[in-house]
Amino acid sequence: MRTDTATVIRLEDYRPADWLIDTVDLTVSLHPTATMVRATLALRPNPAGAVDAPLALDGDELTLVSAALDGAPLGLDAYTATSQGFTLPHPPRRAFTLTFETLLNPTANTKLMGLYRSSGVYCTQCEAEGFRRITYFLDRPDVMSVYTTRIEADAREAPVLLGNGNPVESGPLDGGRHYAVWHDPHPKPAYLFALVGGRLARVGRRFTTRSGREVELGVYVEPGKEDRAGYAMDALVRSMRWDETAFGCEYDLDVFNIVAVSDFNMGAMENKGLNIFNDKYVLASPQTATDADYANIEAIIAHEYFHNWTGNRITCRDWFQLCLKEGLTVFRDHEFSSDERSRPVKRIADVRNLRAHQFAEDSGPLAHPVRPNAYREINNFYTATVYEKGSELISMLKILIGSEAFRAGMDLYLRRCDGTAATVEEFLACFAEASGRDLSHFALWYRQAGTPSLMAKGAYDEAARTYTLELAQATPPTPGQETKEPVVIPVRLGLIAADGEELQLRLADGRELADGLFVLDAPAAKLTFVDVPTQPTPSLLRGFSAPVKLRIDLDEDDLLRLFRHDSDPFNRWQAAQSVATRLLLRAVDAVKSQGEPGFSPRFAEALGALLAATDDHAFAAQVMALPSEADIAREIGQDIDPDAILEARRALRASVGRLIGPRLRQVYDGLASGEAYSPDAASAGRRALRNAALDLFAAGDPEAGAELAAAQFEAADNMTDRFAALAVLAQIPGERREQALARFAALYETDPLVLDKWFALQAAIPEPGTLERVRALMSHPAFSLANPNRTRALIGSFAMANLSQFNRADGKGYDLLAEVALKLDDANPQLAARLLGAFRSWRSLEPGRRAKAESALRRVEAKTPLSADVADIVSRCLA
Ligand code: 0A1
Ligand code: ZN
Repeated sequence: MRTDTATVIRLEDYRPADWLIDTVDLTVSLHPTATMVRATLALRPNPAGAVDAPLALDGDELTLVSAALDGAPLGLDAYTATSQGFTLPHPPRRAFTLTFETLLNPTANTKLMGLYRSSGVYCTQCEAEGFRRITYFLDRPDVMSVYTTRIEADAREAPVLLGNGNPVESGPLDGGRHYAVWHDPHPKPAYLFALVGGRLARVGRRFTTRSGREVELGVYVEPGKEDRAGYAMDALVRSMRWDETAFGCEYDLDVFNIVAVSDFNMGAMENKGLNIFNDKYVLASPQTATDADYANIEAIIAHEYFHNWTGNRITCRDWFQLCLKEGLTVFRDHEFSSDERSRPVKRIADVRNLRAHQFAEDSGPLAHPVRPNAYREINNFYTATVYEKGSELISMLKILIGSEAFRAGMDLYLRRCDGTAATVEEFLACFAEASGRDLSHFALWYRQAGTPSLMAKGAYDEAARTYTLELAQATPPTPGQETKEPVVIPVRLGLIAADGEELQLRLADGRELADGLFVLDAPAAKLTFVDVPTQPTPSLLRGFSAPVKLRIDLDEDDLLRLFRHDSDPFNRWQAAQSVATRLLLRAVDAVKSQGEPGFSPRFAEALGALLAATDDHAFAAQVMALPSEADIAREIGQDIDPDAILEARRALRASVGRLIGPRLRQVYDGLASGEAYSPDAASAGRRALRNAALDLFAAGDPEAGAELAAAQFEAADNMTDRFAALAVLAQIPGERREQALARFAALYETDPLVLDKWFALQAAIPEPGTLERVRALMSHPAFSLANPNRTRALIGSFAMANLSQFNRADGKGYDLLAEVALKLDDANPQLAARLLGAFRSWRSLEPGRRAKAESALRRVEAKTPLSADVADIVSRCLA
């Protein structure tokens, strides 16, 4: 347990390492409780470092068995070693080697960092600071070494032995053991080290890179699950091909392996040549995975593979630069999915996700810049801001300099920084050079936290035939940043006439808006468009061209016009969301003043009209998904009453469902398919729309809806349809729901990943009984707090996906989360800290709930000792 919770690491304190480690030779002799690691590090003074510096290596919970310098055992007075570090006060001023033997207990490693066992499989997780749990090391990303790893193990316990790089040799040893040696020729930081040993089944394929390198691809899964690995392999092959064409990035080893493990703190990890995945993002079959699972697998396989260049070949100088690899790689995986599927639908899904997670983070106590300048626990900075907003910054960069200059900048970056540990400044310099543009103002996005608001106001002058658009920006204060500067906001825009025609954009000063792009880089700007024949409706921020909150007072007519006619599909979707939001905000007010929420029927009619006309099923499904309770809460912003939001949203869904019930039923029947399941985007879109229609239909007519859902549940030949039916039934209290839930559990009792859906669905039921249900499920035989997927499914879903029940007025939802976090704090502090992120918006609640949330946070804060991970989150939440 680390207790140095007060240590703050600052970007401004960065200094190069005093020592470099050119090679690392490891022998890891695997044993369930006594794994011996022998590590030989070839050190030399860093010419860029300080002379006369002692050598201080990182360690974490290590047991040192022996230490030698240039092969000779070190006397006890020559060094100091604790479980947390090793220091040579007077190291030689020349190149030398250090050899350590450390003894590890992978079975007892519940933190899932360093070497641990997952269902009997030995595996490692070293990002961000896990390698120091294997041996003493300069565990920082700018120390890059060439690794050779020899793995030894019992041949029956671990017939498969995998490491980074290429296989060199393998063979038998005495006593039923065997060994394998792996060599990775590419220098890398310790966080990219990995090894795996276990009884695993392999699904293989060959891939020839565009320059002719033959690569052996392997996906390793639990024996018996081989038939669920095909889609991941297919996604890998498509990713490899795509990266060659889209970015000129070719694979650089002879093998590429992916291993699926069932205990993993995150989604997956890009270790060089040996990606390790949470099995949730590898395993898929039509009977066990939904369309959303397939899409996630495709995206995450691509993400980890793309890291091979953006992250591994070019890594980060320090952890402050995390967005350099993560934001860029998220951008790349979004591009990949957009090319493989529907670009507008992908954009809508990504923006939904950005708003739900990043906007929420950015408006509360955990807000931080895309490139933070200080941290106490780096594990807590794998955030929506670093990842998703980081990706948005790359999207904006591409819009600002144009596709061609963007590609030229990427080419330059990949060439110039290859083999280095780089910074955001070095990255941006490549784009400045390639485009001839000054990007210094744009760089502010990396330093300034908070979501800017973009205020827009338009006025039409009929006599002068001019339309004036006033734009202004403001960013609210965030922790540690009271005042904000204006940022560079690319605003893609258009003007739409009453008949839906797109109007020409001519500015009074003669300027052209190439591609309808206006760049707001000042606090405010005024645009006057001339030759505007009729009162237009502005379509702003097309494609969501910047991660900002657009504030524009459009009335229902304007919004419905955009919904019907906008040539930009994102803004068509946005217009529908905006109409629904207006209705919902009014309904929340009505509920709060004890009134009945009433709704203008025009929104429902517009949805009905879309359903009658569209053949873009996936898009229509996105339109049908009304703003979530959390979306509405964010719109309200303060003094939030989650119960009023739930009631208002229920009322709108019921009203729409009733008004267009027959149309919904028609869509539902019309999209029935007799064909075998295929996860492709078009088929998934059909299912998405059909299930969205069922969901709204049931909101309007629960009796008839439940009947349809129950029939679909039984008849479904795939998990997407079966689970969608169960989700509809879960919303309707009564015996039928309980029977369906029991039947689902019985059908999938041996399949933990499927049961996770069942846990998550029940935890998200917006009814008071859910708290007791969750408590009861915590004692279910399939549940375990030791497994992150189970815990996230049940507790994470309750805390993050059930606004009204987590935020119960009596505070019992908070108590539950605090209790679980306290239980998990010693065993898996990373997971505990992540779950506690659910408190990030507590200050925007109404006073009663706020007080209850605060007291739950204080209870967690009082635990001693408290992990650095949890202490960091709780103290920032309370600050
Ligand atoms: N680099 C990985 C994310 C990751 C970060 C930390 C981890 O520690 C448990 C694991 C994975 C990615 O972006 O996919
Ligand atoms: Zn990543």
